[in-house]
Amino acid sequence: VEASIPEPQRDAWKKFQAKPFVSKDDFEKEVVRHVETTLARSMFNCDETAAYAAASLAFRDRLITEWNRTQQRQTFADTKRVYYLSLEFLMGRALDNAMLNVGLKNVAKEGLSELGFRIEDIINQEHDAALGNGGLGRLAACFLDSMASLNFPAWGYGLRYKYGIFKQEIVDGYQVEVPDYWLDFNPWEFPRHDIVVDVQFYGGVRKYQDEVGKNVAVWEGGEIVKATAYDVPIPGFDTPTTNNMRLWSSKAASGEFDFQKFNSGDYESSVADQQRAETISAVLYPNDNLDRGKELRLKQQYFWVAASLYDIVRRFKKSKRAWSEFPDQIAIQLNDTHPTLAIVELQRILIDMEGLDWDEAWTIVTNTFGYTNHTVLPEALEKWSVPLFQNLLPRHLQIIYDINMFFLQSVERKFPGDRDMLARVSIIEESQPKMVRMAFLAIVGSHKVNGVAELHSDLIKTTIFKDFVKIFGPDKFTNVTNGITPRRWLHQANPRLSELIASKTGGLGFLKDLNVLNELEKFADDKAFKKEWAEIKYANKVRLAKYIKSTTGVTVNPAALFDIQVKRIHEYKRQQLNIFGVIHRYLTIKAMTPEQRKKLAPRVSIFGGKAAPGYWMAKTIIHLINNVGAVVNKDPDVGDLLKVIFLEDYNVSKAEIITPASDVSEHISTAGTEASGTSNMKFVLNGGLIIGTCDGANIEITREIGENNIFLFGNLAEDVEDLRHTHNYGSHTLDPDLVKVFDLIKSNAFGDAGAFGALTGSIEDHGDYYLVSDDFHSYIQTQTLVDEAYKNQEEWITKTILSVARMGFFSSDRCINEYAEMIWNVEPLPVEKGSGLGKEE
Ligand code: GLS
Repeated sequence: VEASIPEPQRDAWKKFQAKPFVSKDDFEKEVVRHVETTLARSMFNCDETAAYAAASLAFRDRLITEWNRTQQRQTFADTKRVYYLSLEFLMGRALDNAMLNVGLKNVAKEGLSELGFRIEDIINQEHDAALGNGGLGRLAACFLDSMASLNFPAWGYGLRYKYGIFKQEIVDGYQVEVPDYWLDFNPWEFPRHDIVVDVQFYGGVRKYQDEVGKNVAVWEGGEIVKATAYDVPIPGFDTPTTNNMRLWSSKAASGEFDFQKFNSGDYESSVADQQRAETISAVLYPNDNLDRGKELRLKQQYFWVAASLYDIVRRFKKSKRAWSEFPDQIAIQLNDTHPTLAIVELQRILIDMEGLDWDEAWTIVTNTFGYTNHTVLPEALEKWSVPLFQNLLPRHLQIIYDINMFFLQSVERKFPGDRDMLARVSIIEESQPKMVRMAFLAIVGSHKVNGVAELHSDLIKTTIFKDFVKIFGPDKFTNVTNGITPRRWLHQANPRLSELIASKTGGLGFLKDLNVLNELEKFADDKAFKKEWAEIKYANKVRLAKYIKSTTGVTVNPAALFDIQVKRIHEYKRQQLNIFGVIHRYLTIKAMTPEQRKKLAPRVSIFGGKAAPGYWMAKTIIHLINNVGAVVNKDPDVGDLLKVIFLEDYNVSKAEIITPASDVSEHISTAGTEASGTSNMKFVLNGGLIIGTCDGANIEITREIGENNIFLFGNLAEDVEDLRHTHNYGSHTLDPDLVKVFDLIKSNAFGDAGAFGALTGSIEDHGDYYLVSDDFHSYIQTQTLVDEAYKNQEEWITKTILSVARMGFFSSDRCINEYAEMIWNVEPLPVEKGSGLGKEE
């Protein structure tokens, strides 16, 4: 049905169209209006929650006005769009970000103050949108910010989980998970009850030949679940462009079927159906870098992919273009293998629903998709059991078999007689039961495959995807090194540093072109500048120290060296190496004379991060950190020389407080295991140095900032395999200092040692897969170098200034431009002149 307003009535619309507020008075007017009408409260019962709600609604109105204009402009221009499919978007808070991106935070600050509120308190009312696990989800959020800021016509598609990543509580040193029900009040989403897609599951396939002898497949029966769209506006920085993140929520298909049940008195089971359907988008799987193969997860993936593709195809069909133009109009990026079914679904739509030939359809499909790989860890590579697939998505399994058959035929033509090659690259693994290898399917169905840092992109080409490089040639594989948005990770998280940089580089331009930071090099030895720089770091440490005091009760000295490791807890990230190093430091301090102790630089070791609920070893590491803290923090011999802190419930909004406060942060994964890492970039950008291994993006950070400005240690990726072999088949003697650490643990110094037996045992008796012992000595030595370097504050500050000055490369804007050019082939859609920060078009 044509829903647009007829030409003669449009003037009336234009006259009354919503206008985004610009002035403080207009902002206040909006806040009061929302308090009094939307929230039905008054000045006599407006608490901070209500003020947060009203301020957010005022900004939401502003964003949605720009959102509408952006969408109209994009539809009108009819240029190519990008769709970023991600099961995770770790957005964090929206209000602060919206205020800064539209350039009205100061207006809001004054306005709120006149209405009786402090802006910080209002910002702190917001619940994080935590629809992600860690780096992969946060990368997707940074990309949305960059795509909008660079004016790319780009949408994110994801799931609207009712429960985001769980909240972590520490009880007696143990992690306890608490559900994160975040939708109580969420002013940032717009339910689109008119945009509902039917998604089919189960059933069977009927095949026949039609009148002209064409093979037809009909997927019929089974059940239908409804997907409702929820839209979240994504404001660009200093541009009116406001893109869309569309999240799908599941509901049972009401209608005849339920109605019949209901009428026949089967009320309970009709409600049960409802609940079963709603389960699909109920909860984010809390695993990072781990695949568990659960049926509900596959259901989530298909539900989201089917709804998104229906939406994308519907939009394309409105343009009335030929199908062959699909890849000229649409680029779809697969964030990891989670949305790989989109490849199969588009092929199914084209051949089963739209009647295209297989080859014609397949050309369209492969030219549309790009696939980003985010890990080489074998336990994270998705595989789905064929019987499970057969039951849930019978038609898709057939199509996968056909894709595989055509693919293997082409391999056979290229490498005649190489049976081993065929078995190795087959999308179907011939195991018991058979498995669908999603990464292989993603490679075969995409035109580009990329890794997320140079080392990682090299590794996928030489290890897990080696055969595919031979088959498709090297050009199909590329690298796009990850990046972070400087808007959130500098401007928002570290306002004073951002202000200082702005004052020296001629305004906020560096937030749009991060290479402008280069201009800071000339201040690296400037006394006055260094003083201000150091003051800001100190203030950020005071802020964190207060937070530590209020949440843990422990007093830490802001003048001490803050050593921070915050990220998901995982054996490959080696928080155990860090805590063993802390225990070694504790032993060293205990053995020192008071005179010797006076010469030691005081240190605060700060940890934070969630363990997957089923990951026992990771939970044991958290337990050990907490127990070490409990002993060390109250040992009078130690005093300020060492404090050990575990920060509960690490998330995006806490990262905004933690990141600017580091002197040193730890990125110490076993070489070759961390695909990129992105918090490494955030810490350096905020004037902290890094202790790290030659892994992931650490290598490129070193190249950019200079090896004098980073503390690298440990074995190299190329040596890992041999070392593991030696552990298992040769002699494996532990580092003597590590043995002392283990002895202390075993003496029950940190509580019952039985609790940590599996952890020490994994290193002593079970091959030390992550090379903790091999790297221990070099780690301890490098930490000593850190201590020494920190004593020379003048040089230290210079190092941090030079590092920040050289971080321009790691803006997610650079990444997005690389994707746009190398993979998507899309252009920005420039915004009309006259628009700018806080100004009206
Ligand atoms: C990850 C990697 O582990 C990180 O190294 C990487 O920075 C991130 C984004 O590319 O992706 N892969 C994953 O499964 N979780 C991640 O955080």
